Amino acid sequence: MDMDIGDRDTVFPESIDLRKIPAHIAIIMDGNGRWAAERGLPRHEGHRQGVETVRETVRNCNALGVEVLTLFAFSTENWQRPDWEVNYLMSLPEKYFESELPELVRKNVRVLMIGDRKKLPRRVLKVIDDGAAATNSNNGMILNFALNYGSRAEILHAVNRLVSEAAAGKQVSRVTEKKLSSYLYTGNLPDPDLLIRTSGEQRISNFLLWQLAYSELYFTGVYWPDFDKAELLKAVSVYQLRKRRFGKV
Ligand code: V0D
Repeated sequence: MDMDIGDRDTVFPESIDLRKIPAHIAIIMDGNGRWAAERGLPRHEGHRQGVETVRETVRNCNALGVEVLTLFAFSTENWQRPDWEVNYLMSLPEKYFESELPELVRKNVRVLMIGDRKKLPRRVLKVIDDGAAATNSNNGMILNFALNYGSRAEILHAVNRLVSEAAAGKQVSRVTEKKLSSYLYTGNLPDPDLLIRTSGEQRISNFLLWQLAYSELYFTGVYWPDFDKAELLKAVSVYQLRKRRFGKV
């Protein structure tokens, strides 16, 4: 029985075809700061609200039957933010798991992390590793957090591993796309079908450069804290419309 992914109890509008849900959705969660500034709130309020949107997005993607959800939570450039902000951001994985881990375990969601583990505080790594371990035997939706992630560094890391193996005489044949893909942090995960970026910027910003080669790109001006269920469904229905129009073989 194929009941591991998705939630048959949730009702979605007819504008969504539940048989054509993108298997892998990746999201650049931008606009927390701008959301707060427009309301005269401190920046951390934007991040706090951003975590709420993560909670809801995970529930909604799981209910839709999405197989992999990759969330860009912290880029290698984000270290340049003020110390207080970096520290606040680094408290968010713990805050998220405190409230959500039991539900993730119950809903059969598996947590993974991609990115460079070096430089991430030990405390934060422990929180994430514990979350990953607690959901390690789950086989439903994969919730993949990109943290201290940069795509060029990821590709270089993969290339350098291949070079080392070649020097050690372990890599004897020519490198294929499949081989290089498998050495990326995303390993054997499928490539994203749909990339969503919130808050108006229309760039990839060093996110999943290799993996997004054939993905549909969806940009919205909505700030991440305002990216609710209706906005997610809009993105999915645009994706489905594009596939219907251009996907004819
Ligand atoms: C702030 C908007 C969840 C983007 C979403 C460390 C910026 C909320 C996590 C999280 C952040 C990460 C790993 C994990 C569990 C939860 C998170 C960061 C920022 C940066 F295993 N939200 N979130 N991590 N924001």
